[in-house]
Amino acid sequence: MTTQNQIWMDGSLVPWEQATVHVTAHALHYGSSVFEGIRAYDTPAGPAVFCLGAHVRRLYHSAKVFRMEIPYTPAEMEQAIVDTILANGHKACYVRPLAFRSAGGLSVNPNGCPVGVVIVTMEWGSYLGSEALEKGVDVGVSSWTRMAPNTFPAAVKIGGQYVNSQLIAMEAARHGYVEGIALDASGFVSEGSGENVFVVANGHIVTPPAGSSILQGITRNCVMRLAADLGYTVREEQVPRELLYLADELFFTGTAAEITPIRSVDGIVVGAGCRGPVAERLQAELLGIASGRLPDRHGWLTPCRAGS
Ligand code: PPE
Repeated sequence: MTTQNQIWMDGSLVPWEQATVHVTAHALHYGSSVFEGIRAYDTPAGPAVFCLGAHVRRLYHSAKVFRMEIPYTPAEMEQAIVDTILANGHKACYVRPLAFRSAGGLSVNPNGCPVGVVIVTMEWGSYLGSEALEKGVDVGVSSWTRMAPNTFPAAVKIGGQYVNSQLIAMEAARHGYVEGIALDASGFVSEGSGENVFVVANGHIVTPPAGSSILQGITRNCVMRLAADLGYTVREEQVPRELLYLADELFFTGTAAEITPIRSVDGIVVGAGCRGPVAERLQAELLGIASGRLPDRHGWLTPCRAGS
């Protein structure tokens, strides 16, 4: 991370080192925050944000479930994100908007704590390693289960929920895997620590449903749309663990991970052990649209420069 960037904090851009919080900030103690991860891509018309509206909508959905009032409108947040990208002169970047309960007393109930809002931008290449998109990654099924539906609202992006993701990610790294896949409380496949999962078997594409404690991934939605465009049927249904081993293809989707093929699970080779044709076609579509090489037929890009 470069410390040269400016950070949008509570309504204005401040130098990196001034964007600090007090040690009694509620979020630091209890994970009381909501956040997003967004990418802006380098296009011929300058930097363009991918699915900006959908990400900002999900930020407000997270806040709604968490009963947190964000003191800006969604339109103001969208503008602030674009302003921050331009102020930092990025061609392409990852954007992290975060709304959090700041200092206001230490007790579990956050209601007395004011809500702070920041937008951090940074250059961020391939999430799961430089060769991941082409060659695929080796993963393992986690011994940590994704949260049961009546414990945490998995569909939205609340800071504290990422303790579960951290446990999954740390365990995977300790076992020499690039990432872990967690099962849901019923034992069906849920998702990675920071990605949704797709399975290709017998020419069909399957992905775990909302009831499997998944984040409602925006890349997941885009991939389902693109797959339908390409003539594949996509089913949202419970995925038994053994399907991970028996699939023709497996891949992760996420803003950071984009579409990352999975070449082995628990040491068992998936399909041909390399990126499969479905993942390759979907990557070409998604990254083609994001980078402006293909027409933006679904209206997913927001150019940052006026008139672009
Ligand atoms: N599941 C989880 C748990 C998750 O965190 C992400 C995003 C996804 C699925 C994919 O969602 P979407 O980005 O809307 O397609 N994970 C973020 C990375 C987390 C991190 O900070 O590292 C991301 O991709 O931005």
